[in-house]
Amino acid sequence: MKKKGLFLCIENEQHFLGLKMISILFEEHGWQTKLLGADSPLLHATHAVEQWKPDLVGISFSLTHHIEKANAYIEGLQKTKHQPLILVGGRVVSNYKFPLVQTNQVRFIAQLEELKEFFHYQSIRGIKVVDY
Ligand code: B12
Repeated sequence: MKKKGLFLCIENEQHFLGLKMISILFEEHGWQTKLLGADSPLLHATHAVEQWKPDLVGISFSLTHHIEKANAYIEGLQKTKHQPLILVGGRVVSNYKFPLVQTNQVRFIAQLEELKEFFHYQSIRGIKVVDY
């Protein structure tokens, strides 16, 4: 069965092109994807996680003043019963260092090279995407 990835931009975030590119990369690596798209409220995101049960949620944001909100998404998604791996990316993650906590369940992807590494690990370690 294909692994599932859910992709979204946080609320009030219209910078969507990078997220779309990333979701296509996942499809090219054999994943089933669902794109919630730009400006996705947290409640919508957590509901989609509980319903669709993705292995991974990809969050994107490009505006620096959305850092706090991104943190709230990470915390909210970590509290879902399903507990998917959370990948966080976008212009702010690529260009700045900032104090969000990376754990086994939460990874920040600043460069596409890191995503290649992720695909490599998950292909050799099978379905368990957490702990890559
Ligand atoms: C296109 C663009 C827009 C478009 C977005 C269209 C769309 N559908 O995406 C529109 C016109 C809507 C827009 C609006 C605004 N924008 Co604008 N926009 C840009 C611009 C020119 C390019 C962004 C882009 O698409 N880059 C290309 C993509 C491919 O790059 P990326 O998003 O970084 O994605 C890469 C990685 O980050 C990564 N990635 C992305 N997401 C994810 C997710 C995961 C899970 C992973 C693993 C990786 C990953 O993968 C991609 C490939 O490498 C940038 C300037 C710039 N040079 O970046 C400004 C920029 C981001 N915008 C900016 C601003 C200020 C705004 C507005 C506030 C302007 C205004 N006054 O209205 C609004 C805000 C709208 C909103 N609420 O979101 C500023 C932000 C400054 C800041 N301090 O944060 C920038 C930097 C311009 C500037 N220099 O001032 N914008």
